[in-house]
Amino acid sequence: MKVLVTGGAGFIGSHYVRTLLEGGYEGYESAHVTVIDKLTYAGNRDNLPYSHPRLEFVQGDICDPRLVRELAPGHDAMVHFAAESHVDRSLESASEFVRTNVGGTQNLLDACLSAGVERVVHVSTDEVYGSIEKGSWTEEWPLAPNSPYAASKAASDLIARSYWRTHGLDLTITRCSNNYGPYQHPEKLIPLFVTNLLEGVPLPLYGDGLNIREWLHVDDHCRAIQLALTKGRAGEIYNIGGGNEQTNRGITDLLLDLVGADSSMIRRVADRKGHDLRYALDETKIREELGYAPRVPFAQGLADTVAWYQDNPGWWKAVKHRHAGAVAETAGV
Ligand code: NAD
Ligand code: TDX
Repeated sequence: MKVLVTGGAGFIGSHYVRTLLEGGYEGYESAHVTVIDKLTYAGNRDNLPYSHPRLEFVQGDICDPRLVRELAPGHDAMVHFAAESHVDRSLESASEFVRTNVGGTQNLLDACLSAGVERVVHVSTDEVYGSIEKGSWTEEWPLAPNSPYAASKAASDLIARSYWRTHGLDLTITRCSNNYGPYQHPEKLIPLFVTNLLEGVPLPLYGDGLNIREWLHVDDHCRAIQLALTKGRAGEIYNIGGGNEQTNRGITDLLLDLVGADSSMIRRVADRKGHDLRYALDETKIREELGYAPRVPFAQGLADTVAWYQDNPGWWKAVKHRHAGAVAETAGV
């Protein structure tokens, strides 16, 4: 078994690769992994067990047709994580989001088709549905993405579906809620706030802080992706939810508590443009069809995540200060 993992040096992709190489997925204990990753500001070699004998790392762009056509043959499956993933950056400039998320996905799918890669999982997101005030989205819900990031993910999600429908590619799509856990880039809410607190820097809370997200531990997301890979039906979409709904203010209070700081660290800053109010997934389908259930209790997962950042300042200081994002700077961080 040989698996091509795109974006495997990022937050979620690297968790998937580390777990797979550690023998965490039944039946894949001896699988070989090829990671293709461009190592953008979000990708980090240190996220991977670089010299593992069953890992091959290729630094490259998923939009490069020649490279991916050379790489795809010989792989049994592809799990496609690579993307520009940060909403705020897509508000500053959308072109890289369209190039990588839409063009890169199409390029990879063409290569999989011509190489005869037998199984593909396309990792999408709950943000493709837009924003929902009450209730939760099933997989049949119409797509109404609001940010350029979400729109580019919706486009790639539909491109992926079209390769199943038109060409018969054996492909499954997953749409997950907000992830948290170790190795997440400190541009995202939880690692940004934890690392700011560890450095004594204020927390830029957007707007009234009442936007709601459903938080799922990265280990639960990756286990669900593996279930989709091994048991998911072709052409089907599976929501991956079952996390914990929290307002941003609620998350902030939990983090303040875990780090031993108080609310004087909060700075209310201008709201994100077009800020989605609430995301909520109905994950009945993946529970009933694939036997998925999240395992990491939120309070424990969050405490472990905070402890990981406390224990690994070398990792996040290098990432945060090397790539001090324009976004964080404009937010006054
Ligand atoms: P991330 O930004 O941490 O990692 C993305 C990785 O893709 C990086 O290693 C980066 O170098 C690589 N990459 C970017 N452009 C590339 C290109 N052109 N060619 C090759 N590699 C490229 O993102 P993440 O949070 O790990 O998200 C992974 C996937 O999961 C994305 O598709 C994202 O849309 C999806 N997702 C994320 C979340 C979340 O909460 N983080 C939730 C649901 C779905
Ligand atoms: O400084 C901040 N202050 C703040 O209040 C940041 C970075 C975020 N926020 C708010 C905005 C959101 O309501 O926190 C919430 C979470 O923000 P992000 O961590 O940027 O995540 P989100 O925009 O919800 O998108 C995430 O979940 C879905 C991932 O980044 C996406 O890749 C995934 O598809």
